[in-house]
Formats: sequence, C-alpha cells, structure tokens
Amino acid sequence: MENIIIDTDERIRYITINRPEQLNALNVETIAELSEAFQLSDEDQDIRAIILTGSGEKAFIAGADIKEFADFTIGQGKELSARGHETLFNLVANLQTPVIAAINGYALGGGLELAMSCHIRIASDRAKLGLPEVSLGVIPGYGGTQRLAELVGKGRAMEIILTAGMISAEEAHQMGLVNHVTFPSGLMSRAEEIARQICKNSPRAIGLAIKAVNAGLMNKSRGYQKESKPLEKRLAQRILRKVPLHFWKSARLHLQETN
Ligand code: DAK
Repeated sequence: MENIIIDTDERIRYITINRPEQLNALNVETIAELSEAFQLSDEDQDIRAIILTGSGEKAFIAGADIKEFADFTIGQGKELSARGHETLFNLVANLQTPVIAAINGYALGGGLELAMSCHIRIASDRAKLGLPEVSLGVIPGYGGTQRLAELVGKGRAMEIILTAGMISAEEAHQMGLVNHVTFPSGLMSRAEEIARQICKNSPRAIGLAIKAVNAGLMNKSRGYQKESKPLEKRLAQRILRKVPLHFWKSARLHLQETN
C-alpha cells in the first residue's frame, strides 16, 4: 500500500493516510487502499477496534483530491464518486468492527464525510472541520448531507453545508459532531483508551449494536415518508370537506396549464 500505513497493536488496528504533502487528500488509489484495509481488518477476528487518522500535524484529510478531479470527465467523476461511496464511506459505516476517527487537523469535504462514516470521532483542538463542496459547485456527495444532519440536526447541518465555512473542534464538540476534544499530544491516547474499552466487550454484540443503530436511522427516514403519506391524505380529506368543489377544479386546471 503506497498511500496508507497499517499497524496493529494488540487488538487495535491503526490505519493512517500517508500523503501529508497533499494534506492526505483522497485520490482514487487512496480510496481503494482504504477500502481494502478496512475490509481486511473487519474480516480479521483478532482486530476488535480500528483507529483512522492522518499523517503529519496539519491534516486528517483535506477532502477529495481536487487536483485529480480536474482531469476527470463528468462520466468518470460520477463513476468514481458512486464507487467511492459504496466501497469506502458506506462500507466503513456498516463495518462490524468499530472505527474511531482521530481527527488531527483539517477534516474537509470528503475528509469530514469519512470521519462521519466512522462510529466515533475525537478531535485535536487544532482541527478544523467543514464541507466546502458548494463553494466548488458540487454537493457533499459521500453521504455528508445525510450524516451531518443526523449528527448535529438539520438547522446546523444546513448552516455548515450552505456556508461552506470551517468550524473549530470546540464548536464541533458543542454540536455533537465530535465526541471529545483533546490537546494534539493526547489525541491518540484518548482514541486508544476508547478502543481498549471497546475491546473488553463482546465483538458479536458490538457488531449487532452497530447494525441496529444504523438500521434505526434508515428506518427513520423511511418511516418519515410512511408517516407523512397518511397524514397528507388525512389533511387533504379534512381540507376537502371545507373547501368548495369548484375551487379544486379550477386549481387542478391551473396546475395542468402551468405544467
Ligand atoms: N486535494 C489535493 N491537494 C490538496 C488538497 C485537496 N483537497 N488540499 C490541499 N492540497 C495540497 C495543496 O495543493 C498543497 O500542495 P502543493 O501546492 O504544495 O503541491 C498542499 O496540499 C498544502 O496545501 P496548502 O498550501 O493549501 O496549505 P494551507 O495551509 O495554505 O491551506 C487548506 C490548507 C486545507 C485550507 C487548503 O489546502 C485548502 O483549502 N484545501 C482544499 C480543501 C478542499 O476544498 N477540499 C475539497 C473539498 S470538496 C461527490 C463526492 C465527493 C465530493 C464531492 C462530490 N459526489 C458523489 C458528487 C467531495 C468533494 C470534496 O471533498
């Protein structure tokens, strides 16, 4: 693996993105290597927790590799992002082995999206987080719109996404985007402390718990649609009873004419 470093200590697997001169930006090869490393770690019965971090002091991941983006055709870009979504971001979110993101610096765009795919996030107080995608004419397309709203609520997610600005680790902590903030020197030890605590518990139960939490969030959005349909119908019935029929006929005509 050229772009990542894999280490193991006792039952903890460390995956470090190692492109510090590019602020650990996610290019195609890095996404593929990460995907393989996560899959292998999840299949290894001896590994009970994974810590993901970035090398160097400056960045966790400064987003998708925008230099690489420039050479893609629209078709290639679409295919790459669809593949990346399934092979890395959703993969990580659905692993049975818990993944802790140790955010040591910039976590931007796809970098923050990958951190949000992890099960637990810890940040150094120097970290800066943000989703600058709309400033580049795209949307956070690796699950960021969904996962951010789940973590911090719709209003805050909207502000972060629509302003494309950066927030500090402390702000991220206050809104629940990261679980803990540490001094830079204490980041890995805090992540390891949590990983060791996880290692004491039943891996099977942990895998099932992750599945249950994820399934609950998926059902919620489906449930929302299910709930709104009958509600719409009921409301419509109530309104219909009060509004004269000729109004609905003219309204429907107006819609047909304008569509
Ligand atoms: N990609 C490639 N190289 C990057 C990079 C990136 N994202 N970020 C930084 N670098 C490189 C810089 O080009 C520079 O390299 P050299 O020029 O020295 O060769 C080196 O890293 C150091 O960066 P700076 O010199 O800029 O360092 P500064 O301290 O001055 O600034 C910074 C740090 C993080 C504020 C700045 O580097 C920066 O703004 N970087 C870009 C951040 C960014 O915009 N990231 C992309 C986010 S968009 C989708 C799926 C996914 C996505 C979109 C759609 N679909 C499914 C549709 C995801 C999009 C994104 O991630």
